[in-house]
Amino acid sequence: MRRILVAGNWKMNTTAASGVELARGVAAGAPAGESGVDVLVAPPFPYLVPVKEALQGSVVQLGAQNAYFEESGAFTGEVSVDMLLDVGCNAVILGHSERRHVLGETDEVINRKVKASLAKGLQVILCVGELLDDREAGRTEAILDEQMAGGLADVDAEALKNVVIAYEPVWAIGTGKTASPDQAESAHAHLRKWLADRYNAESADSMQILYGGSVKPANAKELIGQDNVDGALVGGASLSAENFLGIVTAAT
Ligand code: G2H
Repeated sequence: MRRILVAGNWKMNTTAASGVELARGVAAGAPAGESGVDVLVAPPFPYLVPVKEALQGSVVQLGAQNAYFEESGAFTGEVSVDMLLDVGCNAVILGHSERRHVLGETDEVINRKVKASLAKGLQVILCVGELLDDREAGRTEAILDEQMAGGLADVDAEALKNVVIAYEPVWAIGTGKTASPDQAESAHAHLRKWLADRYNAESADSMQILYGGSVKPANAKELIGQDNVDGALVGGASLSAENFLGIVTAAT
């Protein structure tokens, strides 16, 4: 049985004070580990430390929204994997569509970040997903294959154990348009098959594949109830403890 993960991607939102308050709210309502549901929040870099403090004593894990592949040095504005581990991060979100399409990250750059994170033992939440044009042109699966192959190049089955995949159709992100449970299930089943072909059945079976894109309390149960959907990567709705915990409850 795969565990469920509900991860909140706060993106470039909150202040130090509101982030701490949000983290406290999430920590207070998160279920115990035996529930089979893990909970993670990924605040902006400057708030990782106060949010970590606010999560002290709770089961809620801390994630970052990005990492750089070099260890240290003259890389103005970048944050290394060691720095994230140093402040208590358990995971990092890589390859998010906003990094791909707004910041211009390529599969090659994402892959270097994936490898640098895995080499240090930081769990990777690798995001993949197609644009609306791709879907309408029938290219969804080809795009997913390309992003999986690119992002996971040179990642072996052992290292893959520390990877979670997030399927986020770009047309459903922050738009209020959610993929239907069938659309999500079909993409997730395809991703699992890709993993079985590229790795092996065990890697495919044990992989957690999250759905992301306008997940809210009202649609979470049906989405996460799909056979191949193992949780959610939540943006907008993770900015309210009530909504985020509503999704966690729906997943439990
Ligand atoms: C997709 C998701 C979180 P939202 O980006 O990664 O955001 O839930 O706002 O669509």
